[in-house]
Amino acid sequence: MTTSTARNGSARVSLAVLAEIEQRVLWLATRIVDAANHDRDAGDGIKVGGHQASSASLVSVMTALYFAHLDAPDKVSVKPHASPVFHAIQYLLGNLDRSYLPMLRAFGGLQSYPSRTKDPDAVDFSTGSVGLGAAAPLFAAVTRRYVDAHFGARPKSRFIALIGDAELDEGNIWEAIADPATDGLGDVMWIVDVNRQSLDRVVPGVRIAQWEQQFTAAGWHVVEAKYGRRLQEAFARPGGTALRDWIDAMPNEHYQSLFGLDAARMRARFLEGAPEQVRQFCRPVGDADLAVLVTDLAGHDLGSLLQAFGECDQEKSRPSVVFAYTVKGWGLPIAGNPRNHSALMSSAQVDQLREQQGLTRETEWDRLDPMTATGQWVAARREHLAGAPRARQAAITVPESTEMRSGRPISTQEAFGRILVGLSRADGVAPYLVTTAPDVATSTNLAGFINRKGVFSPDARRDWSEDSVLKWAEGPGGQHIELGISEMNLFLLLGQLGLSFDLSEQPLLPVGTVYDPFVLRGLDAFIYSVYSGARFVVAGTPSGVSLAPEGGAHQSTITASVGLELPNVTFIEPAYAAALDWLMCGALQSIAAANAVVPGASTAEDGSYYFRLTTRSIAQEPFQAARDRLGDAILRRQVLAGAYRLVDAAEAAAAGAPPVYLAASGAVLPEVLEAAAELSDEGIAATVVDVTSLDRLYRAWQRTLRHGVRTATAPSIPGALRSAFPGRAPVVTVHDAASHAMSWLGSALGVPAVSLGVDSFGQSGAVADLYRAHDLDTGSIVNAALAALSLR
Ligand SMILES: Cc1ncc(C[n+]2csc(CCOP(=O)(O)OP(=O)(O)O)c2C)c(N)n1
Ligand SMILES: [Mg+2]
Repeated sequence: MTTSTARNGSARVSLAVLAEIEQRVLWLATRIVDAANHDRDAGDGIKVGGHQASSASLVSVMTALYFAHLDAPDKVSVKPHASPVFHAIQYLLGNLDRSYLPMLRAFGGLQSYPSRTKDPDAVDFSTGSVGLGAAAPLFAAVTRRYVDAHFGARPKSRFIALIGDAELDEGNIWEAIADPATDGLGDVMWIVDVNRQSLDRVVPGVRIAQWEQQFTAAGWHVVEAKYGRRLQEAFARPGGTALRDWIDAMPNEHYQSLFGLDAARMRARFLEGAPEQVRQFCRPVGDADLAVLVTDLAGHDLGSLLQAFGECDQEKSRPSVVFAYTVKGWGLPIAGNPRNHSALMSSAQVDQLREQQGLTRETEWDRLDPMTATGQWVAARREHLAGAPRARQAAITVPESTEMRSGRPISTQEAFGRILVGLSRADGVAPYLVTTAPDVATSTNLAGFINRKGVFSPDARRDWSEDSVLKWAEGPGGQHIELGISEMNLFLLLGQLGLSFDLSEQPLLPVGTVYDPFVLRGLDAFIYSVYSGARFVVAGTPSGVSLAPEGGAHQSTITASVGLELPNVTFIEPAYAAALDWLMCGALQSIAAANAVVPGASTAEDGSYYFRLTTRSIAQEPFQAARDRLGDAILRRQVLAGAYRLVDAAEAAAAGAPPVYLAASGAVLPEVLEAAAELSDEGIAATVVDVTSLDRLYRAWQRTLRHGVRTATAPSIPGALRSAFPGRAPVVTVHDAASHAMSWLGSALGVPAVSLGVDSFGQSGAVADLYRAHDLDTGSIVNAALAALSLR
């Protein structure tokens, strides 16, 4: 049963008022896309585009949400192609300046898809890569549950996702709902825009029943908003059940083909193959009425929608999904056309719509008249949805290091685990740390942290294991969130933990681990999260062919390039434990500083951190020697800047030995040091540069280059490069990763360069076998140095 009114707190409004708002939202969303394509001329011949049909599909759902359902703390993810609807609503609510309306897809204007970081109005979740924005609110709710358990309850938010039906084809959706970490979240509601169309086609058959079962099996509460008021009434009449059965069983292709037909042809098409009972039922209904009746879907019935949302609110202990049946292009002449995904209405059609709305060219962008009941309702909603001022957040204090020392050879992965344990003892930082991993926590050395801090679970659980080495104590105080094997979920969760300072008003320091090759499995979610402005630490470990016996399927090669090239991510690959300690603490300090300020403000290095680590233990004495030589203050500064001289052959060079630089990152340093010693025996001055962050070096180089380009001045070599490579000498780069990642160093220094790295898939073997196979062994490095010298 639907009602004729809706509420705003204690106030009520008639559905007629909402329907008036709905029409204005439809108009503005349509015209925003039209203006982008017809009112501007960028002069480059590139089609601007936009999605009027996809937008129209969600106009009713979003009107119901924003003008009668949402409260200020609620967070909403809007499907990518409905961004015009979102901005139209923000404009009507007074949260977006009118000057932006003709600026969809313009530089500095409204983004084609909702963007947290680039749009002028407040977007809760970026969307664009289908499936990811859909799942993000679920992980935001996981984060909120964690925050409430650790820091006290926040004002209650509902986490809502508006999802295209074809988005359900994306596997990450099903990975997200299947993970036990997302169980039981009663404040989550997904609304699927069931317009039965994707980009290319009508979605084949009837998929909904299968999807509903999949949600039910995952413990979700499923609601259908399928039939509008007219159809519901028809079903209740004698013979109505047959009509219902007929429509329910009709494949999408058949149903969709009704749209765009005139009323008489629509009747004939609707009744094609129909049983006698249905024909009988329809006989007394005129063509025009039948056309309205059979396309009367609940996704455009405001009362039915509000009722469905209300049902979801009643469900406190599991997430809800509403299947809202809609029409792609609702209210527009392109409604239901299978080719309407990117179709643009003609100017004549837009003129006609404007007239239908009672608007003129002068009034077309106006807000609703504040003197009318409708305008007053909008004003009341604006007030209702305005957020309370943010509470000030406690400052997190991260030390410069955990003083981690190791007298014996140690790997960066093991050191990483010990540094986290060290941080878990530091009061200023420990409460904010939260770790997560997709079923690789123990094999990536998180066990020490987990033993100290426990595993998060909303309720205390009995521990059935008597393992004294790994305690797996689960309860609401736990600070590790364990995930099943889904790297997509890992990066989605890291992203939402990293946005907790904004969406849950509590800064956190999220640290995730993943086997380095599988960073690529989660890459789109990684990109999604950092594009959204999230800040977190991820350790890809173990990496490279140094993971020798594991073979080609587990050896990462291109991940260093990915880390180097991803915007908003600083890629770090240290070789020594003490350097990692400084770098980890530095990364967490910068995340804490950035998240403590008002969203939008940025610090010098704003973003996430990707540490590429290894299980190969290496002797720490060479680093200690550099420490003794340079002192902690200078060495730390250089390590953080991206490179330092591990072995300095300046004296030999001054004495006349031909100089060469051996630049390397990570696990290969022992071979590089040996090669330097051999070269020295041959009378060559080999300086070893440990590149701790290829990314920071590259950025420093690019900064000076770009400055030169923009100001038409000669660029200089940046300080970070100059202090590590003070003289001019050929360079050999050595990296357990694709050789390309470091090969730019020669250009940056203006010297001949030979780059050694892994440019084919690896295989099982011992480290020595693999290094030999990929020319990373000592002999090859020596030969590469001689080759580089010959290129002078
Ligand atoms: C990961 C990804 N793959 C492909 C696309 C291109 N694309 C954009 S919309 C779309 C179809 C979406 O259909 P649906 O979700 O049903 O949206 P609607 O019908 O509401 O437009 C596709 C394939 C994309 N944006 N992201
Ligand atoms: Mg669709």
